[in-house]
Amino acid sequence: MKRLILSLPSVLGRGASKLKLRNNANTTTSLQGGREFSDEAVDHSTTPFPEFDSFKTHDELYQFSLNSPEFFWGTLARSRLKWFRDFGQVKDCDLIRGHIRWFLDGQLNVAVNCVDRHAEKNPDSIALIWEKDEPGTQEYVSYRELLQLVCRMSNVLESHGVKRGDRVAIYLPQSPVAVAAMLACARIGAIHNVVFAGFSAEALAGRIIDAQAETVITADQGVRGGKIIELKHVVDEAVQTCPCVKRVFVYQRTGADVPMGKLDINLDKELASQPDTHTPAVLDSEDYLFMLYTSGSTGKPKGIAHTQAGYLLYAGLTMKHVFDYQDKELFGCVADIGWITGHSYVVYGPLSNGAATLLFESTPVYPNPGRYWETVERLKLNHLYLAPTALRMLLKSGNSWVTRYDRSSLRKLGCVGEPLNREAWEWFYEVIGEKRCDICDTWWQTETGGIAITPRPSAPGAEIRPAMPMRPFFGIEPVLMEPQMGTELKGGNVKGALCIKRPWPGMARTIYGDHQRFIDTYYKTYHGLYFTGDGAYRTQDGYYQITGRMDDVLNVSGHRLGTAEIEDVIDDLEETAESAVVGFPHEIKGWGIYAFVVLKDEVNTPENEMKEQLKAMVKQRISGFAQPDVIMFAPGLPKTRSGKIMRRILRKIAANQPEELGDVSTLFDPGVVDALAEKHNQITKKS
Ligand code: 7RM
Repeated sequence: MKRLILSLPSVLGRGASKLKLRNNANTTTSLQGGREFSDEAVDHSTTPFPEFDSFKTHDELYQFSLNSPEFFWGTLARSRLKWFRDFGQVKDCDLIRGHIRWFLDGQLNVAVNCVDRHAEKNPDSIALIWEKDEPGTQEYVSYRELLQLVCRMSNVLESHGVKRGDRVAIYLPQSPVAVAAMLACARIGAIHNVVFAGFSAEALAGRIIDAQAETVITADQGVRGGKIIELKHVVDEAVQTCPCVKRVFVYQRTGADVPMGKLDINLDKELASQPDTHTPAVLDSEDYLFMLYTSGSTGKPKGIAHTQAGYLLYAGLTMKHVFDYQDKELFGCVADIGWITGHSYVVYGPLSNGAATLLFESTPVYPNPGRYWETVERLKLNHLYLAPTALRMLLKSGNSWVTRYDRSSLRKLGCVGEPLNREAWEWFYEVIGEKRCDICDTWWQTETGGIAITPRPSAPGAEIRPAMPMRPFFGIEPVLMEPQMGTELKGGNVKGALCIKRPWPGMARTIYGDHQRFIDTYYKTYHGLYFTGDGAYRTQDGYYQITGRMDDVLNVSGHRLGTAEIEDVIDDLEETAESAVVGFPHEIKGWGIYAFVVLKDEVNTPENEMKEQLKAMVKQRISGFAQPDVIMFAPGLPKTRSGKIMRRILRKIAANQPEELGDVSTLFDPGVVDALAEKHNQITKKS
């Protein structure tokens, strides 16, 4: 058997058009523990919050969520999740100690919530749409099939001794098997640690060792953008330095003949030999569900840990209400499962809502820059959730790659990861969404578990402003703090450190193995508040705009400036594709401003002319002091594999310290660094 998915007969050759209609009948399910709970006894299609239908507006409900968090979250936890045992206490939180507990004494199983309950009601409805690397080769997996796969996977893991509380490293390409691996961990109570299948052997090993994972799940190879990625080879190299690893499951994605060593187990064979039913573990609300490594300001990545019930409730609620997800719609989040966005909006959010979710294996430019829009047309996606960096790259390639495909199925568009500048926002709204689709600029972090600030939810028809995430989600109370004084900034038209005042169920519980670092990083700077590390601006009417990481704030001649603000202006120049602004030490002003500007293809305007124009625009839009001292028309920007600009590198180049660049191995294209350093020498010598 080459590929497990192909061996499940009903998976093949079924098109989205054959999606079975869901039956909306209210049912009551009898659960373990003797009590009866209503399982999805509410019809979410008529009113977004049937649990709270006495509230007339979202504003009223938002206020209620802050004033009565116990009632608000407790009600939703009971109505939206399926429990084995009801919880006794809604929350027990003390942010000063980083002590966060939700739904105490409750028992549930995340996989049952994401799969079994939908498989029971709507077995033939689509759970996964696997958009494989080659266009037109998509495969569909129904809830029944997903349940069988998750059960087989759970049996495989247990038969090899994987137990509740064990850490399992997952290094897999975007595939149904990867989703099943995550859900099987959830089902048996193991803690998954997904590592993006683009990280190096060294990075993978670091994460395996920090988590003390005994089990690794990988594939022979990955396929992305037409290129083969030697996953098994990377794992072999990593595992050599990981004495904790006892077994490596190998899934055959391509069927390549990879060498199998002592620790290696053929996953496809194991899956085929196991039964497709499995009794789920009964887990506590606060058992760990997963950890996910994220980079901090220091070199050592942090293993951000999330737990069962609170995370699942928050991922599910935000997925449904931020994107106004309706029954039977096809939800397309193109993030990789190796990032938090993939965890919350490819896997847990959509599946807990019984949605059909996209698994996008390819890249935005394979085989050409029309890939997203061709996929939207072919699969008839209703939602598309992507990264600003991809948008800016595609914007550069011109509109014809978009307009040649039918995008009329799209209803809501979303983005996450960085500030969405105005030009990209407008392109998203006008060209991609034909002014028909709301744009949800969603601000959140690995640590927040799910979307925390976003235009939706809002009263139907509420205003959406370009280029700002605007409104806090229910239960989220943002505050802005003055960094020097540590005091709260009240009212509108203020800028400060973005903190969140009260706990919410989806927030991270700890940094795995280092709770003190958790407290120091997030709860010390502003005593007892969750500090996001980001800066934000609150408008006169109370809406939030992210100004960038606090470490990107520049103090120029005593004026505080967000680098993102300047980038926004620069991006408005017709010729700009994208830009990054950093500070460099300046004798007189404290900090000087250095702008790296990547131009669109085929720009013929003379560079000097564009420089003058950019300075004039910045002067006009912000102020004279915000004008860049140096503007480099750069060949590209140094980015991580998830598309984030590595500003640390740009700062070193701008500061004339290329010898202090440090580790650039996590970059998507390390070659760009030398090109930037060379160009820097040219322009600074000239002037
Ligand atoms: C989901 C994710 C988190 C950091 C965060 C911000 C930045 C994310 C936005 C944004 C401006 C946004 N998790 N960020 N969303 N900045 N506008 N809508 O990206 O942990 O990998 O990154 O990303 O700086 O702190 S993450």
